[in-house]
Amino acid sequence: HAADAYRTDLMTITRFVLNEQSKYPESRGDFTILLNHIVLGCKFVCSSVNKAGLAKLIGLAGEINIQGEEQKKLDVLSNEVFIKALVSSGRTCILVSEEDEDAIIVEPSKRGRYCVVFDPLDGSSNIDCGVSIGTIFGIYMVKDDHEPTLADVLQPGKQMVAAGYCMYGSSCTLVLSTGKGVNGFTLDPSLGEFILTHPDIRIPKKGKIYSVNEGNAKNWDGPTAKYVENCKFPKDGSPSKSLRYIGSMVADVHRTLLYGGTFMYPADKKSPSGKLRVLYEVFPMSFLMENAGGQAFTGKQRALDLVPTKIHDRSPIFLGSYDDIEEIKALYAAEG
Ligand code: AHM
Ligand code: MG
Repeated sequence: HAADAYRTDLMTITRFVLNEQSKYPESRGDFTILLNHIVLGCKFVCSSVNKAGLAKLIGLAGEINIQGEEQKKLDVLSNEVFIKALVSSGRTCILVSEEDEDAIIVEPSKRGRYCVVFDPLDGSSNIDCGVSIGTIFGIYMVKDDHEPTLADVLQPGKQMVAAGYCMYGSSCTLVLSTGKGVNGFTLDPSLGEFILTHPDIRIPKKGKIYSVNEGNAKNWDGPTAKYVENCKFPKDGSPSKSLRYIGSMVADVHRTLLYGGTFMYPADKKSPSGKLRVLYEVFPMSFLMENAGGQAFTGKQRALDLVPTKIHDRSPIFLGSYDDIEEIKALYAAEG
C-alpha cells in the first residue's frame, strides 16, 4: 500500500515513557520530565557534534570568538548543557559527571528525587576524525527527602532505576532501559523528536565478534588472554570470531547490543582496575546488557553487584552475549 510508506502514528520517546509509567499508579510524571531534560541535552550535543567539523573549518573551535572569549571545547560545553538541563528539571538532587571531580549537590529549591550519573561526551578523543561518540547516563532514586549525600550514588548498579546512552553517529540514537527491556529511538532531525525505531532490543545469545584494545595484550591476565586466543583459534571447531574495536565505548557497546558478541576493557598489569568508570560507564552499559538478555562481569563478580567506594572508581568489564560471557566467567573460575 502506498499509504503505508509513511508512518502516521509516531511513537516518540516521551509518549513511550509516559505509556510505560502510567502502569504505575504512584507515578506522577517526574521521570518523564527528567527524561525530557536529558533528551534536550542529547539533542543539543548532537547538533554541536554535527557542526564540530564545520566550526573548525570556519575557525571557531579552539580559537577566540567574536566576543573575544575562547571557544569552549565540546566536552566542556556538553557537560555544562547537561548540568543546566538536569538541575532545571527540578527532579534531581545529586549529579555525578565524568567531567567534574566532585559530585554536584542540587540547591534545595530545585531538588527532586533522582540522582543522575553521566559521562556527557564519552570518546571525545574521536571527535576530530568524525568517529561516533556518545553520552552515557544512569539514574538512581532516593527514597525520602533526606539531605543528599554521596552515599545516595555510591550504590550498586542493580539499584539503578534507568540507564541509557545516546550515540552521535551517522544517525543520533538513544537507547534506554527503565528496568524492563531495552528500547532504541532515533532522532528525526526534521521533527526534533526521538522516534521508537528499535523496540525491545534483545542481544543475540551468542555472537561472532569480540571487541577489545588488543594493544594491551602483553599486560593482560591469563583468562583474558585465553579468551581472546579462543576467539581467534577456537578449539571446538567453530569458526573464528571477527575483531571490531572503534575505541568509543558507546559505539562498541551499541554494535555489541545489536549484533552480539563481547566488549571488554579488562584489567592489565599497568591498570589493575581497567580504564572504564564504574558509575557512569560500567553500570549503565551493564544495566542495558542485562535488560537485553546479556551479561556483564568484572572478572570477579556480576558487574551490577559492585559497590563503588568513590564516584570516579574504575573496574574491569566484560559484557555482551549471554553464552560468550559464560565462557569468560568459566575461564576466570578455572583460574581460581
Ligand atoms: P574517555 O572517557 O577519556 O573518552 O575514555 C573512554 C573511552 C571509551 O569510550 C573507550 O571504550 C575507551 O576509552 C577506549 O580506550 P583505549 O583507547 O585505551 O582502548
Ligand atoms: Mg568516558
